[in-house]
Amino acid sequence: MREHDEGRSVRARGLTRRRVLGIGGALGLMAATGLSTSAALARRPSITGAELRSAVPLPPAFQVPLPLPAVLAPVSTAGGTDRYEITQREASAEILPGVKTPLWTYEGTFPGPTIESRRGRPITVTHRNELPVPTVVHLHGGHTPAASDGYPTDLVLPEGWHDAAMPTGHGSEHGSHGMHDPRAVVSKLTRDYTFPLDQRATLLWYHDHRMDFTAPAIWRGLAGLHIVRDDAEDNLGLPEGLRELPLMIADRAFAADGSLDYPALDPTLRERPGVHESYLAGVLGDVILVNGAPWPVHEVDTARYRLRILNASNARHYELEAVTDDGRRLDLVQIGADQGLLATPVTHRLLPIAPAERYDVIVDFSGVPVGSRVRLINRLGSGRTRDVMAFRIARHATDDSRIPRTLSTDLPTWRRSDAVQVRDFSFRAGQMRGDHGWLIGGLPFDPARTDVTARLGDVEVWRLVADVHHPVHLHLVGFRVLSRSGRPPLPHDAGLKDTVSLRPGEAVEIITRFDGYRGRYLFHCHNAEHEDMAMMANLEII
Ligand SMILES: [Cu+2]
Repeated sequence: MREHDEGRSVRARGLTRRRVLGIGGALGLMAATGLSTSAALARRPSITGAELRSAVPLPPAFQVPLPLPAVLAPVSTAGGTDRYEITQREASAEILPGVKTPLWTYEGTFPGPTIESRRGRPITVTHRNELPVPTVVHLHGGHTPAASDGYPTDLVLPEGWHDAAMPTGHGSEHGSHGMHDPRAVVSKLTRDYTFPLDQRATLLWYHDHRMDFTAPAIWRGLAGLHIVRDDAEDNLGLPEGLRELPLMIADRAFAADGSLDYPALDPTLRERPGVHESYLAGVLGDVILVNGAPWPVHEVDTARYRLRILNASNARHYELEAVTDDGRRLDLVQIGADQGLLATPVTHRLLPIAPAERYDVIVDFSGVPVGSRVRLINRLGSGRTRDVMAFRIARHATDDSRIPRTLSTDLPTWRRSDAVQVRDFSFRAGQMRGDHGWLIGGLPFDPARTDVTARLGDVEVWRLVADVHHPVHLHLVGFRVLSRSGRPPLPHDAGLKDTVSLRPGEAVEIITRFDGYRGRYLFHCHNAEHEDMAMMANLEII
């Protein structure tokens, strides 16, 4: 709330967009003057990134119905494994009414089709790349063997992609990490990804994770949901069926020709990675999409609904609240985090959500008059980006759902004294061979360098320190938040996480156990632009 108040006061003083969104400018300032990050960022702005302005007329809010992504049918369920096929291809969709937008998609839609799985039942997804560039699929939050985890250099090459056309990273000319990776496993046209899904029931998402080009690929549409369910959760009596809504929130901007605008240095996304300088801190759009629709509206009963919220934005943070027409705030009763159910519900009025985080919340519309609306608002937005979506209370209905006081009893209870290692990592702006970059521990990402070697089964405490906002994501494992700048975790840090939002200047301690699989994994910032500008590191489980 403190940050929000600061953001509002800055806007109230009528400063320019560049100052309000300051960090892109701050980076330039740092480069020009040698100012330290902390000095340049002393104002702690609540937004990380710069906003693109759409060049087409935007529709009024709360007119377009909320789409629900189709659930993908398996091509086979034989032998105890569900098999799926997904073709990655170009498609076009009418996201804004009357405007055709070319997209890169999974199966022709944005979001891609939702996969629904049962805990412990393995699946194989055969991805076929018919896009003009290499791709990589990562199941975010998946407890996945390294070979299927979508390491950024494990490319799936499209037809006719020759080695000579292979991207060389930022290369010597633009200075950085490069692509040379002797361990990369490159496949042609298709690749089978196997997910054991031996993990807690939760909402995961799959998205592109190609080296240097993750941010623009997700922006163009390469993202979809994956829900893991289990019997224990099914038996809780939570709202279900039509009263369980997955909500993938993502901001975008539209160019005059209807395409998605993105400030890529190389709009073909073939060779030169990176974005224009003003967007180094992150790319924000001026249109808020939920499940691919702009500021949609959804008709609901006077009943409890389970909202499974994912922030799939590249860089935009949200602070969500649900507000009735007469200005009343509804409780957002959190029942789950990134990695599944909490032990017990946590009630919020405001819910901050950073890129890649998921929150599972119950909203009760039973006290809201039929015919009125509840708006989901982003307190960190301004103007049009303050609205997210709306619920129109359409009809009276009975409701036999409930929110049990005990949601789960299987959360890990790692203690500090269990840790065999305590490690420190800084997440900061810096130079990578003469160019702007985002660094972990002072280093730009290098696939050929092992940054952390952890032993399978070990418990470790990691201390993560940030300059600006960095949502930090660990592959393979969930973790718990131990502290924020020496103080107890925040209410929304409850449960098992796989992405934690480091706020400007903050030090966050997390604890985890590296279990399941050996091999090469990653941890990185999930501000997708930071990720593409080298804010990743290797995690080798031995
Ligand atoms: Cu970051």
